[in-house]
Amino acid sequence: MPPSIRWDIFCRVVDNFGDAGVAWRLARQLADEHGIAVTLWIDEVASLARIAPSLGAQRADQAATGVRVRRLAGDVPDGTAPPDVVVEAFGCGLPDAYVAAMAQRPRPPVWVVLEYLSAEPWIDASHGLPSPHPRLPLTRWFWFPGFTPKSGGVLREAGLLAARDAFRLDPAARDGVWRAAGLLPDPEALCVSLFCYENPAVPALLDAWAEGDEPVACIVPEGVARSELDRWSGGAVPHPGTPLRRGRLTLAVAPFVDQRAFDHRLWAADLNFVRGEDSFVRAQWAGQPYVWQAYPQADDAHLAKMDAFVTRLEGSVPEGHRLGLRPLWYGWNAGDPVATAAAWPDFRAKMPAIAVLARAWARALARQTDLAEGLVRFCENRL
Ligand code: TRH
Repeated sequence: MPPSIRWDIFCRVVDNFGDAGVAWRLARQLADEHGIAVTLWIDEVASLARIAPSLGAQRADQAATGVRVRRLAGDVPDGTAPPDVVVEAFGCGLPDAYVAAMAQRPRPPVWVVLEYLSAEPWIDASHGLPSPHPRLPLTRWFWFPGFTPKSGGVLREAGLLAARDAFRLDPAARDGVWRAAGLLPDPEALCVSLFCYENPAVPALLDAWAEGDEPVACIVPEGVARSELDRWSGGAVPHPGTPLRRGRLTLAVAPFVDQRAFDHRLWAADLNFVRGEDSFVRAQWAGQPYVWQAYPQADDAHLAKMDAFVTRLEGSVPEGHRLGLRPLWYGWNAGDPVATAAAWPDFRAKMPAIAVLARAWARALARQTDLAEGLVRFCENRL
């Protein structure tokens, strides 16, 4: 895109880190790969700073890795000129005065609502549709991230898979990840990255590992599944640098790191438990076996989202070669300790085949246009 083109991305953090994580990743890719002048307007700068430590949590206006980051507090400052493209992340809503200024531009900005990622089939028919503003000469376009060519795709920056493969060929890099988390590399250990929501099935899974027949080394980000870890450890939740050992399990609590270092944890692990949206996609790019905990929703809507993805993932191999991922994924997403513990041995036994499936899935997904590229093309055609 011509260097004069400006994009604003708006993000309001609902909770956790995914809203900020996706918006930040998109902003950086647009700047790095498409030469776009991007401003990210975000309400909770502190949430973003947890995963982008180069940012000052208290600063209202700053720049990092080619992106301007401004605190969104109520309306944008008077006189803020709307850009050529506005991305409203996750339908977060734009300030009224800003929308009015958009309508007054001779050529109103392209306004895109970035939706949450879903594997559900219906999104293909909804992706890219317009919705005229009820009062103003503006149109909102709906962008549905997904796993099919008819969807809005998923974020994948240039060189990601090559960087992953180079990392995997470097044993020192992998060992460095475990040492940084306070764990001594053990070539015999099953290495697990555990990033999940509060989940009643956590203690049962940790018990299965502690009582299993192989060493297991597990990294848990600080504060994740805190109450379950507290219960499981009898109040002795490990702190960063002091792993807890029980039976065959060594569990280390590690500080949050930036998104690239988080990728390295996923690349260094044999098995990744991930959650929400962005770490879920990053585990797919890591190409190792993974278990996804969908963001819990009322009326169990998250189970439908999880099932839609498992259906696509399992469906990517011929009928007779399916691996039966559902028991562990269902038990985990249902927070069912008994089902999770019962499903673990079979999942563990199938991990070599699940690794082959994960790599094939990543290769196939990488053949699709990435979200940023597709979005840039879409907007270029409407500028
Ligand atoms: O934190 P999340 O649960 O965010 C969720 C989801 O995005 C969900 O879809 C949304 O509805 C909800 O927020 C409001 O999970 P997610 O999506 O994996 O985002 C975590 C981000 O944090 C991701 O970008 C990875 C990043 N991260 C780091 O950069 N470093 C770390 O150490 C850790 C643990 C995470």
